[in-house]
Amino acid sequence: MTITITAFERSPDGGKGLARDTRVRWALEEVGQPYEVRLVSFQAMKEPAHLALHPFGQIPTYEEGDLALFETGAIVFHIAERHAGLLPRDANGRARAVAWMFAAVNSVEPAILELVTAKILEGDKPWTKDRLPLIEDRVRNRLGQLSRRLGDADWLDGDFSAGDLMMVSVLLRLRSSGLLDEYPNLAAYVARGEARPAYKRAFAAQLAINAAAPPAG
Ligand code: GTB
Repeated sequence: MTITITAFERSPDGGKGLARDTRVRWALEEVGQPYEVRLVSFQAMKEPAHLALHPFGQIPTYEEGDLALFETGAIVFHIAERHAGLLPRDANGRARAVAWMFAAVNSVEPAILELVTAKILEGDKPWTKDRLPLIEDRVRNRLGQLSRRLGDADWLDGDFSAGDLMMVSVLLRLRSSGLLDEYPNLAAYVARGEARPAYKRAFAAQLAINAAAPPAG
């Protein structure tokens, strides 16, 4: 059955791979599933046809036969459950990998998004100068905890899993802040994720679309 995902017609990041379709592309590449991409404009995302797929009018979505999904955590979990390669075979290992997926989106990503929001959307607001150091410290707190847990391991719990895929995807958003470099083992962890052939294919596929088009306003 054909898998179709949606992605920005023009990603505001101009092809840095930070939009969330990249993590879905990466998961599909890891398990060797071909997919098609439907590009959507910001306007089309808010229209009924797309809202029927995604109640919040966002990308990415995932369609496969009768199934339509939104939320990258759910999409990556679905891919990992249906195809070998992203979840351990033993039940406890699977449960722990899923816990890391939730940790990525629920315990690590919120602080990072707060930082991104403060810098990009609220950068010109009078309160941002005072808030920014507090937000950065909250990010550092999470990174420190994650760094201690990772230690000198390659991946969070044994072999590479969907948990690592989600965590690396979330941490990538921090690159431009410089905060990741304060934790060399996390910077190396992210670099290991980016070095995976499946990630490289996913990155190249989104770049092919976004490098050609100037970023949307
Ligand atoms: N929780 C949802 C998920 O994980 O699927 C969040 C989905 C989401 O935030 N989608 C964003 C979107 O559609 C794109 S990825 N935004 C349009 C809108 O809400 O109208 C977030 C994103 C956007 C841009 C960059 N960038 O330019 O660097 C990075 C990440």
